[in-house]
Amino acid sequence: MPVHPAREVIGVLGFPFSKGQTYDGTEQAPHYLRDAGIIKNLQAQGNTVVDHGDVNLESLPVDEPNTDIRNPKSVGTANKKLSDAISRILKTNQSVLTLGGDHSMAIGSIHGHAQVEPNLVVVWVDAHADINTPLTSISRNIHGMPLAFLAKELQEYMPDMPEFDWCKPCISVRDIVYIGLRDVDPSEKVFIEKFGILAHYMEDVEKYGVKELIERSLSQIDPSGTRPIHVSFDVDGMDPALTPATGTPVPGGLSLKDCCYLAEEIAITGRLSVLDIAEVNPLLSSEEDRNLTMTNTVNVTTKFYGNRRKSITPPDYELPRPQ
Ligand SMILES: [Mn+2]
Repeated sequence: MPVHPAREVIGVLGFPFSKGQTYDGTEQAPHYLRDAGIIKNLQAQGNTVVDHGDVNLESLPVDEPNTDIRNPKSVGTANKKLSDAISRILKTNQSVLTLGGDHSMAIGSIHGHAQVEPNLVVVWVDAHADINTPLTSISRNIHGMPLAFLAKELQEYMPDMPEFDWCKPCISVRDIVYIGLRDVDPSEKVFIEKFGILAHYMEDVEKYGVKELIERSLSQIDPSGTRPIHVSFDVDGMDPALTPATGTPVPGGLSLKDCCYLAEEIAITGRLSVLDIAEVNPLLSSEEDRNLTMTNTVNVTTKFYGNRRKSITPPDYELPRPQ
């Protein structure tokens, strides 16, 4: 039986940020997603939504060029602001829909979530594992490292980073489930194997289907079915034919049906407390591909909040009769 959601109001929070990777554009995604009707659609299906606007990122420290890791000070400072904003909204009993932003946003988002719900589990939908450390990263971009900042077991591999003192690791590797992986670095594979992280690659999706994987993984990391759920949804987890407007597309990804099913099942638990939408980049594609990306992203997002493909019976619908 689904647990009745304690957090009935959805608080929407934009995180207009792109310094966790190299392309401009993800900082504009909150604007484009709102423009594509993400809030109107959630309201139309009967949700109460409060738009908290965007996290104010106007006065971030300036990083020196050519540092080993790109933009650590701005990424650290921006994510501290995000973490505080997420905690603040959760404390008013709303859930949070965070519109990123590149996927470095998960550092602030999960950290802020864990301050209020320390027992959370993380469902990480992505083509990539995003668990590099600053010492293993090939790209030097922090959007490929958020889980290394957050997981307690990885701290012995983490160097000190400027402007990340606030970020105390707050989850265990046992609290993480991956879905959609298909581009994992050797170092990341070693972490996954070493710590036995529950990782579902695209091969597994094809072999078992999303239905079995989501059932299996939720019952493994949360056998009592009571823990708050954090979904960190990188749109590159979906197939690039569906979400082409993103910075690091990898062919052979999750289908629209896979993502809808996953989102519907998470909604049914009644325990989704934070959803991140990451890596939408409206500047990296044609207008047509951008619109396609927005449409598919909005569609899947609404499924996390009760929009069922089998549709919802309207509570007060009177069937018209001839007079
Ligand atoms: Mn990612």
